[in-house]
Amino acid sequence: MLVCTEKYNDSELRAALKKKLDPARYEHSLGVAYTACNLFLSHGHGSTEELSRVYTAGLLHDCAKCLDEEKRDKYIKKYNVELTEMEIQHPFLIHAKLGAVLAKEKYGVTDEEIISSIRWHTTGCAGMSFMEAVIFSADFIEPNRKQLLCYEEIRPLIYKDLNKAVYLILKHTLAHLENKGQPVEEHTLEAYEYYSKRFS
Ligand code: DGI
Ligand code: FE
Ligand code: FE
Repeated sequence: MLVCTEKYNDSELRAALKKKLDPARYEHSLGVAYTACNLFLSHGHGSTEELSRVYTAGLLHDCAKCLDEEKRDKYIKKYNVELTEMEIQHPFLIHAKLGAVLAKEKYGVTDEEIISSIRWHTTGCAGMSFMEAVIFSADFIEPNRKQLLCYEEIRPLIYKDLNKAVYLILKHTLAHLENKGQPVEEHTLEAYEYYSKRFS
């Protein structure tokens, strides 16, 4: 597969990523890349260029997930990444914002939509582009993930009505967060309001 970075070809990008992720996270990243390509194909977007872009976004979406605290803080400082109070309180959220920065700075991605797909993959946001919505959904359903009951409803729908699937994923996430007594991040809430108004 072609990849969209200024720095690496496909096998080099995989090798670079493999060094930075634990084995399960690397498998998950491949799963998201393949699932995202599949979603593109099933919605009639099959050009090599489109597949290369979405494959690159899928591979790199969790590139900042396995950093230890020290490294994470070093990059936050180096690249002047501004954190919200919510991200400081719930640091696992940082990997989306920092991943978008590292995709550009460390992996040589210049395509803004690849970068924004990485940025929004955890919370989603209102009015996602097709690629952003594909990465957001592929991250949720890729086959290496722990299987959830709601998959029965979401998996077939994701190939027919992506926006409705995004709505159901957000609905599931909010229910899950409420169950665990976790606060909702502002973009997750805005995304839910946007998709529930239009696609429920
Ligand atoms: O990095 P992954 O594990 O592949 O997946 P991810 O980046 O989608 O992260 C999933 C986690 O993010 C999941 O446990 C739910 C959590 N999450 C998503 N939106 C919110 C959130 N957690 C909080 N506290 N608030 C949110 O709005
Ligand atoms: Fe993630
Ligand atoms: Fe992920």
